[in-house]
Amino acid sequence: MTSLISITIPQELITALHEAKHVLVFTGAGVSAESGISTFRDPLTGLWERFDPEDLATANGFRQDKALVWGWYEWRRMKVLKARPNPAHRAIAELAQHVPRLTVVTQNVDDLHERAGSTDVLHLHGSLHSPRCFACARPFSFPPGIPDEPEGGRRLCPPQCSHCGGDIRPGVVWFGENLPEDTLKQAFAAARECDLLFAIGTSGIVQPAARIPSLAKKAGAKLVQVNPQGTPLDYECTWSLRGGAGKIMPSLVQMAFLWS
Ligand code: BV8
Ligand code: ZN
Repeated sequence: MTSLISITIPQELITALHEAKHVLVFTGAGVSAESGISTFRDPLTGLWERFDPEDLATANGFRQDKALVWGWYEWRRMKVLKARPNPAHRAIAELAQHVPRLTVVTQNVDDLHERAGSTDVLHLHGSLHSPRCFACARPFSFPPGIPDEPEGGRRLCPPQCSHCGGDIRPGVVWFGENLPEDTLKQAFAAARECDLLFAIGTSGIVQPAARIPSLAKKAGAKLVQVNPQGTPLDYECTWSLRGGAGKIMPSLVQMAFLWS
């Protein structure tokens, strides 16, 4: 039964949190929205306005116009470096102090969960902070500091690999690329073991990540969705909390653990 409710947190959810042995927090771009990081559903701006992220976030997109794609990722990396974790990231890190086991599985390529204090975060789609050579896959290290990207961005030629001269590419999983096998295995195992799964800020479209909530539900977990919009997950969730994660998650942790 799905009860669509406002920000008031149902007592049964508080009880489920108190009784949970293993909580899985599954996040998408929406958890970073209140840090000023645009989601994939937000329209692109500036130089990339007329592109669909799903075209830019591909190996072909990079082959066709590596400076356009590298410029987009450097602009996003700059935004992340300048951003700060928001109350949702901090509440998720705090939650880990109050339950026996908590696993964070994220689709995001930013490091805001880690900067808020979450540990052992499973990044299904890689990270903006781990570029590598497109030809020989050797890791590349960015020079220190924040790239100075003008608002709206610009084309930027990627650096070259010092080993083979190949182009450096972002350390993310592009559409049409496989997810890191071991990370995905760990995420699926956590989904099957958890007894309470939070799906926070995800439209639940991108596969195979989008399978995680239903895997958890099939294994008997209760699902909570936190999202200001409706998503296909509404029909699978035990509770669907309508609103921004930056407000809902701190309230939830306070009501469940800090006030009781
Ligand atoms: C794969 C890294 C096997 C890059 C990402 C045809 C050819 C090839 C593959 C496919 C194909 N058709 C389908 C596929 C599979 C494809 C796929 O799922 N496509 C979709 C579009 C249907 N998947 C893949 O390609 C995956 N690989 O399948 O490999 C294979 C191999 C070869 C050939 C075939 C198959 C790889 C998928 C990974 C792609 N990389 N990221 C980068 O970041 O640039 S995915 C990227 O998009 C993000 O990382 C993120 O995961 C995803 C967007 O999803 P969300 O996180 O949910 O974000 P979104 O913007 O959609 O939603 C935000 C939500 O937040 C909204 O609901 C909004 O309401 C909410 N929100 C907003 N504000 C708040 C909020 N919520 C709470 N609080 C707020 N304040
Ligand atoms: Zn190389």
